[in-house]
Amino acid sequence: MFNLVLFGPPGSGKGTQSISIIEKYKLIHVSTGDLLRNEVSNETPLGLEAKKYMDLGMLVPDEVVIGMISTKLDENTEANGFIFDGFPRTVAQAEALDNLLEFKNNPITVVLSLKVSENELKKRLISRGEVSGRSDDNEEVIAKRIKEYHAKTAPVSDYYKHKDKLVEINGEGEVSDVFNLISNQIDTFIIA
Ligand code: B4P
Repeated sequence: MFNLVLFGPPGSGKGTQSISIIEKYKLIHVSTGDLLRNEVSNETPLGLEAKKYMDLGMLVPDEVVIGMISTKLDENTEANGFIFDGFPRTVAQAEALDNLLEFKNNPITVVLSLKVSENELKKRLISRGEVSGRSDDNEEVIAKRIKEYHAKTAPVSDYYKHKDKLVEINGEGEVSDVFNLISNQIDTFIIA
């Protein structure tokens, strides 16, 4: 089983690149952002709770997100592997994921970390906000999300670096060029 974590700040292209990775390598996509937005649009109790945090640019509490991941893994026991997009976003989430995967005997294979400058991140998210209508893509909330990233998410990259699992990828440039860099890394582990 091949388990990939796609890591990076808000707007680094995790969701964008996941689409091509899933198609080429037939992995199960686990996007906590998508799972949460789905709960929000269905107005479930979990979604109503999560929305309060998302609209402020804050991370949703760990226990909520970890519970969703555990369910998703249990629903896909026959998968070739998973791509974790936007998860883990805190060290507590990374430890919980390791525990869940260890229990299933399928650890994380590699963590690909997308590197994009802050100016480029802001530019991308502001222009997405103009078309997506996403309530967290406006200048004030974007600044808050980037701050949350530095405070809570950036330490996750050290967590994986110490485990010798982190590979950095230049996330600037054409979407297809970034995808080629990602594919080159994945191909060192599996053949599509
Ligand atoms: P997410 O939905 O995970 O996503 P994101 O951070 O907005 O961006 P992503 O990196 O996926 O960027 P994308 O490809 O879309 O998070 C949203 C919120 O959900 C969080 O703030 C948090 O509140 C909550 N949440 C999610 N997971 C959580 C967790 N584990 N714990 C707690 N809370 C959690 O790209 C952005 C834009 O850039 C797009 O418009 C795209 O077209 C463009 N783009 C992409 N690549 C490009 C390139 N190479 N060149 C030019 N433009 C590019």
